[in-house]
Amino acid sequence: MNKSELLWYKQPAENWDQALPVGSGRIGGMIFGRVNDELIQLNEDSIWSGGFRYRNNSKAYDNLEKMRTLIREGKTKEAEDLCGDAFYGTNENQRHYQPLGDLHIWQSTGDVTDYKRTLDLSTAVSTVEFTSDGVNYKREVFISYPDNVMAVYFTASEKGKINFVSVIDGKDDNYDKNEAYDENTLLFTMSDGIPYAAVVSVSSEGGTAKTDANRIKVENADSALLVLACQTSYRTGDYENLAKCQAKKALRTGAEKLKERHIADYKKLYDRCDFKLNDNSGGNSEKPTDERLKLVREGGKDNKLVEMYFNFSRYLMIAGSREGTLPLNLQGIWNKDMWPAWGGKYTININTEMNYWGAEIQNLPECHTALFDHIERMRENGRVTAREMYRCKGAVCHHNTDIWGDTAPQDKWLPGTLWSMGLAWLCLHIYEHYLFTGDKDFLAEKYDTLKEAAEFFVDYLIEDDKGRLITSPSVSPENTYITKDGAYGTICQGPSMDSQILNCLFKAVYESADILGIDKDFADKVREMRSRLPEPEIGQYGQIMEWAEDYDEAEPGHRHISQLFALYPADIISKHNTPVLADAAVATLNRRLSHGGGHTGWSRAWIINMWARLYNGEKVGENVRALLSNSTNPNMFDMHPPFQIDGNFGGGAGIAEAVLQSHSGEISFIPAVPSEWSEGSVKGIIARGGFEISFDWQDGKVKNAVIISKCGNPCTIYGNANVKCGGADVAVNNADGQTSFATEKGAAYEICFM
Ligand code: FUC
Repeated sequence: MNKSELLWYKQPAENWDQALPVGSGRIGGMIFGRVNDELIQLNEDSIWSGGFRYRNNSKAYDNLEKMRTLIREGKTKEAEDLCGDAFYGTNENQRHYQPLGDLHIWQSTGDVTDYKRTLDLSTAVSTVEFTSDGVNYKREVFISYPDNVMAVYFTASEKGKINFVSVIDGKDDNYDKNEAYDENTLLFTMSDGIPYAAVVSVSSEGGTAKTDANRIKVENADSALLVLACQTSYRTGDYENLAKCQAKKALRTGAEKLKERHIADYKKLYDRCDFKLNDNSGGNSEKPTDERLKLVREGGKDNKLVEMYFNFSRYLMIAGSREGTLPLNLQGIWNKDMWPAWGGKYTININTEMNYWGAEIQNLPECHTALFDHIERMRENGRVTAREMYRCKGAVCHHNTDIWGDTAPQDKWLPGTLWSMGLAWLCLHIYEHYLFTGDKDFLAEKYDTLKEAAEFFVDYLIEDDKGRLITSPSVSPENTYITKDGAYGTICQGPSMDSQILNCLFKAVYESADILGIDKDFADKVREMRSRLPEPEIGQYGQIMEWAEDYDEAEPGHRHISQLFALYPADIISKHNTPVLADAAVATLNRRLSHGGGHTGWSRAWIINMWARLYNGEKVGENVRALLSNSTNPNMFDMHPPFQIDGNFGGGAGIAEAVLQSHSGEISFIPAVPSEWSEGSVKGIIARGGFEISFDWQDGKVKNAVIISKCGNPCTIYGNANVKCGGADVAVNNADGQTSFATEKGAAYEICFM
């Protein structure tokens, strides 16, 4: 039994939080694993509630000066009243995500023994196995990116034993057509919202496999293959025909070939990276996944489950975000509700960004591209919002977006809605992708996108009474402050997170311009503006201040820890470069945590990353345990609650960050590994600068470290080390506790720490 790559259970899922996810980036399935009434709940990434809606509030600009004056004068109540009249979107909601429907399979068997269901993270195939009347039955389910279909493959240890009926059903009756299209194909369509067609086709070896009204019926088969294809009008007008062709082609390809191609495609990404920890579970890692989670909740140790969490985050990335798909929304692509929590949209004041925190370090940069494509969809809308609402150049988005890249304010909610930093934060992912991959063509292609995000703020920022450049109006997502007079407020000017995001955005723009040798005037402009942004400040509790004033927080244990954006994902605060601010970051985290912080899965995941950046391995261990104990469902999905996928990715990124860091110009090996991770190894983890790194460690000592230089950049590692390449010594510069050396593209360097 593979302890960290196989989710397995001795019983079918009783509810959705126990069902197992499969996906091709575009099509998603949740498998319940029931024997006689199997349910696979289905999604397609572009099935949303409708078309683009123009929602910009044209009154905003005329009220902008008034709003800014009210905020400056501390008239918070009046400022907040003005939001509703003049700044909120003209319709408060963007479009929301919806499910495709349910695939039911009624398989006939006698009484069942030896039941087991699994999800193999090393192959992305989920199985249900059981014995009945001496026959061993197996159902394998996978969703293939190369072949664009979900496949359910039925086999048995004896010939002629496979019998089942299958139908596809709309969630809440949500379909127009549900009928047999030909002798072995069902057609299921919907013309509301974003119109779509799903096609289910069947074939068998032995016996019969055919449609019967709106059902598929298989009798006395040796094996059977059910495939499902789905296309929507979001991608092509001819979606129905395309889905039919894809299903037919998949049937012709056959189950074995489909599976082989699926596994090869998946492994190409998954096998690049590997992570292992010592087994401290005392044998419990042999147990089913739900039992292991329960034991951890009861205080047990299980490093192999931590390993599984890391692997599961990579699995979900490959299953949920591929080249050409939409980016991962709040549920990834796994949602059962017509009205999912927060609309299953893209909340971009942390959640969507967190979904992609692990993509580069875990060696899955291709999966990140779905996000970059979406940023392009937001750009034109963002330009319109910048112009119509604020008379600013450039492009802007508030704290949410949807399938259409809608950039107007979402909700009518004071703590969240009027925050204009969403696109700016997303654009930092563009520069991070460059830093990890060194891909200058990509940077050149995306430079104008970065620039447009920055151009908005060239116009939007105002001077405070100290001459610093600040945002106004804004909020610190999604907290409320208490003024010295005891008044509660949300709307403010210059909250810390905004200045920190702009610090990174302006730097990304001028560094990109410098690297590409272009656009010097604009680069100089934002360089100068960056020097006038407020720096992080330390407040009355020794904490990093969340707002421009040292206000108390209405919720000191708030799930957002926005003022520590500077620590993670940014590197404005770091242990080595800004030790005083790093201490203030510790005070900030302790204050949040002592007031009940970390209560949502994603907040806990962020905290893991922050403790990792503070080099506190024991806190990393404690918070990884808390994530597994308090915020992980039996199927390993993160819960807010309810299920929200960001914590899975944030947690996976945090585990990586404990093992290797590469911000602030140096690579640190095992900077925040808890003592209980006493032995371990990683293979194929990525550092900024384009370095692919593998090593082992034991009791805090790094061994067998190899750095492959993918771009030929100079390399700086934290610690004193000797370096060899092809057996020969490499000239190094040991200074300030760091080791620096030149590298050649493609060469491998062995690192031996002194
Ligand atoms: C933000 C968070 C919530 C939730 C929502 C989707 O508003 O504050 O906790 O994650 O996004």
